[in-house]
Amino acid sequence: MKRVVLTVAGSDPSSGAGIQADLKSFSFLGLHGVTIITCVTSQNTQTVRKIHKLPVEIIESQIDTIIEDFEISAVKTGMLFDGEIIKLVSKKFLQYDLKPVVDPVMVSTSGKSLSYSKSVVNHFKEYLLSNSLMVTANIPEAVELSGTEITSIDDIKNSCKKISTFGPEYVLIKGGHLKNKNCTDILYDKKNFYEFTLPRIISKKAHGSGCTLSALITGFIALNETPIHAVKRAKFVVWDMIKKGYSPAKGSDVLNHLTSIKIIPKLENDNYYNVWFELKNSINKLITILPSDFIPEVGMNFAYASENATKLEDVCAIDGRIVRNNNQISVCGSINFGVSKHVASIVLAVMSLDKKYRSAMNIRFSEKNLKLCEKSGLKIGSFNRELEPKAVNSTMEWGTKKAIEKFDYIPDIIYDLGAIGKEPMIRIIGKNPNEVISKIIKIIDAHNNKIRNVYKQ
Ligand code: PXL
Repeated sequence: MKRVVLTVAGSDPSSGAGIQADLKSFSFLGLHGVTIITCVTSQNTQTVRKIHKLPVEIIESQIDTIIEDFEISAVKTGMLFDGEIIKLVSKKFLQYDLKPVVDPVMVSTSGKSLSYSKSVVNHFKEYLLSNSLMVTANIPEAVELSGTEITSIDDIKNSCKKISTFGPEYVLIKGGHLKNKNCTDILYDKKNFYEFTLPRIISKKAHGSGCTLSALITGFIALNETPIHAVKRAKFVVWDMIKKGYSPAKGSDVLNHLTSIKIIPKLENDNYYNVWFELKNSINKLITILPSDFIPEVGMNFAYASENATKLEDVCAIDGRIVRNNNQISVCGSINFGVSKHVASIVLAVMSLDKKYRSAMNIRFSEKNLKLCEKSGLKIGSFNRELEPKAVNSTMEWGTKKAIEKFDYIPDIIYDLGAIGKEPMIRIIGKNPNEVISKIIKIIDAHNNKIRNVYKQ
């Protein structure tokens, strides 16, 4: 049976935040979400125009009716709007023995107040936080709750301590409003502080990220994650959803809840995370500079192995390919560990000879491309598939080692001329994705020069 998670929150008809974002987040995790609506807002991506509070009897009746039928694995609250609703919801949680993740929604992204009055803050402190698992506050909300100024990470920590005295087992304060290069969130469990840092995504103004983060934390908890792991995983997912966010109308962006990031457990290890992140950025860069005729028929992959990698699971690549459609280049598939065989085997073979060389990509073989490699001054090795012994397990491992054998260094390029049913291929080898990109730039420069020369003629 699917696990069920509950959200008590307001409706955002533009579907960026509120109940709608919560439900999409639950679905993303494969959970069944049930929704208690506290108020109906009239808003679009530019403004919150009206807020209509539902009668508390209706809110209570929704809660009773749902609880009667469903077994709830975890619960969160979003926009509760006023003291009366906070009091009711707190009473019902005690009655049904539910400990919520509380997103203390007070101000919408567009700046309009979503709360009725300052008494909301007092009601949160007095009724809801005392029986809560976690509170997930942004800086303005944390300032309201703790009554302390926040302009630094130390201030965040102080505010966490203050808020934890109101009762939540965990306090999460999101550092996004600090305007640092990276966004650091701090989680406090009454004993220790845990820091979660990811690069700021400046290109997007993401409406609904707070709702989505708290819904994902709640969802991960329903899936038996510890609160600390739930926060870490939720943060990665939200980051990816913001990064892939889009603009559905004239105002702010919304998150893309259909992101397919599947490698969260691995990303908790900094070694894997740095590899994943560097490769992701390099692929984004690559597709802006790559001429489409560099893409092989079978598509292109780009791999980067973690330090000391020994198996395919340690090598990050595209779970799919970079492909061309007419002259358009696109990345099909997400970036993940253990998903490539071809390019990852090459990387592992190179690493077995020199651990420093951890990255590779394949490009289309043509006489012209090979000449461009030569012209760019890159060192070139090759192997002949036809000489492959029968007993060989991995052609790529065998071929790569064979090509390197002839040198006392690692060549920049390893190519082969293919065989029946096997496309010939050029591979570019480097210590990291940046180095591989700098080598392909040399080839592209040679290619452009050639084109320029042709034009000159
Ligand atoms: O992001 C907080 C939030 C929560 N709930 C509803 C909202 C918003 C922000 O606009 O509209 C219904």
